[in-house]
Amino acid sequence: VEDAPWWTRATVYQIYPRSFQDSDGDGIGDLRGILSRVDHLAALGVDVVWLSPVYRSPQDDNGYDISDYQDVDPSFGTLADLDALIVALHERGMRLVMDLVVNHTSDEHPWFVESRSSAGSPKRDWYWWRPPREGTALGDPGAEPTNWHSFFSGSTWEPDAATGEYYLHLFSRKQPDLNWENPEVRQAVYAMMRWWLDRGVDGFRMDVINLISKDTTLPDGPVLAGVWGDGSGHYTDGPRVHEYLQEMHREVFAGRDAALLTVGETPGVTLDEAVLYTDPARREVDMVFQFEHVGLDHGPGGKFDPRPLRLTDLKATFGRWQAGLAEVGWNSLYWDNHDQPRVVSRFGDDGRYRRESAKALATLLHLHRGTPYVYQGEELGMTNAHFTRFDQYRDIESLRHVAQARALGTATDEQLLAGLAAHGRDNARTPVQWDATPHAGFTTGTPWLAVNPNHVEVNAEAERADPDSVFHHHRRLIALRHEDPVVALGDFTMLLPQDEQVYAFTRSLDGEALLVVVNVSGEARDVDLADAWALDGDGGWGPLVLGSYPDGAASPTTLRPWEARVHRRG
Ligand code: ISL
Repeated sequence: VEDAPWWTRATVYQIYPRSFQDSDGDGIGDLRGILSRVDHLAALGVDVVWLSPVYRSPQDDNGYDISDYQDVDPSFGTLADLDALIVALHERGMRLVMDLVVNHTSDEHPWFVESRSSAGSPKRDWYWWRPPREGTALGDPGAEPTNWHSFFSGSTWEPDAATGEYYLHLFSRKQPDLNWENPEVRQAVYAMMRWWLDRGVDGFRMDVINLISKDTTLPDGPVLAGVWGDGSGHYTDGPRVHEYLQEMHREVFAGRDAALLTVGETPGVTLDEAVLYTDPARREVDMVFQFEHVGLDHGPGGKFDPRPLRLTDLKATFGRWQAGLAEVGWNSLYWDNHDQPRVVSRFGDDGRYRRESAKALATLLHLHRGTPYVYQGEELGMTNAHFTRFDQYRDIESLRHVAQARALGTATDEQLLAGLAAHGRDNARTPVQWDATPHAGFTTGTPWLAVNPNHVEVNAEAERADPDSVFHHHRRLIALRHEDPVVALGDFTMLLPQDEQVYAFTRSLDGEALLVVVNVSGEARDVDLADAWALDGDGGWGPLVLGSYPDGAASPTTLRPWEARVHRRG
């Protein structure tokens, strides 16, 4: 237990700087705004802050398109502001993890500007340049080197008239993919990472890090609806990705890894691959973000084709990941981030039982084995945006999806609006609701994305004042992980896997055990755990460690709507 890494007891808080706190009235959050709110983070008790990109960027994808890795974008502040934030967090015992976006740069990064300047440029090979398919001319339909569909709609290939070739971009055309096959690229990235660690940051969240190694023969993928194909099989967990991560570890982290945190964002990762990425003996990353549980409510048409979650599917997924990383490797645990809808709207009830369901879902997540991540506003029970018009959206993925669907006639406007309202990324990007004043205390100017009108009720000021709030429940969950080794390290056993309403499991370590029972519904329920967990003398499940209702466990084995409880074996 003593040997376990510090991050087994830690909780990470994600800041999406654009939407966290504005300090200068331009309607865009910034570093000085974050500085003014560090005491909120300290009060919550989180151990680590993961800061989404603040680097210099044309903001085509809100900073995930970087034109200078070693400077701060003026809209967010200065390097001096970032230094001050590092100090402020460290003073309060928190660490700062930066976002590392190195699958691609901005097309305005000097590396790409040079690469595109001529076919003979010394940096030509730093990106993926390919001629049109044989027998076609640049820009012809079907001339793209592969049929791959971009994450942000359309082709992954952009024609460049000046040099007569295409470049690869898995995301937007302003996010050209770096060619990791080239050792100069890798060394440039490692040097930049060392520069940040020397500056005092405590690790990296690595954007789409399992997409950096492509099949260099660039085969077509199976055809999707329409003209494009799914190329993911040729760039997800690609042939050299583990070699690259091990090299990165040697070049960047070796000798300083104990104090740091590394987490790979790995869309489409399989459990077998996750074991390889996170096996400490392999020295790649500490943990990865897997995506299975956030795909369970995607229909056959993808993320903008929503369908309801089945609780048994969620249990099957989490149960498999808990078991699969029990002996080797480590899970990260998350509901929300800047790409996902708000969990209380998605899997909870953001109306009548907003508070109860937010607490229930938080309890469910935080009591699993792994490192929990809280996304800004999740600790306040913030909800989806509930936008009803296209002109309210700003997210490039959403806007390009709409444009493509309209061009191809694959969805009605009504279907599109429903898809965006369910799964659009702007749901999680509305400004953090600090108080009940007109722009929720986020800005004195005009917010870049509309503030949710429910900020008059749902806001940090109200949450902090109320001991029964979603905020204080998160605070207790975070503290419990600090204090109780069973939460951090205990074995996980799923109970009632076939139950569509109740999510229950045990955690056990060295003869100690916790029972977690969560009613994932708005109807009361008796729960019979038969021989899985013996009843105590009062017919209950033992002493209550943490409950989501203010009066504790009102009835021994009946859960009220969205009630969550953690009991200790008596
Ligand atoms: O939200 C998604 C699209 O449906 C995800 O697939 C997302 O694009 C994927 O998880 C990668 O996300 C990361 O890289 C993107 C950036 O837009 C996201 O914000 C980032 O989290 C490109 O850098």
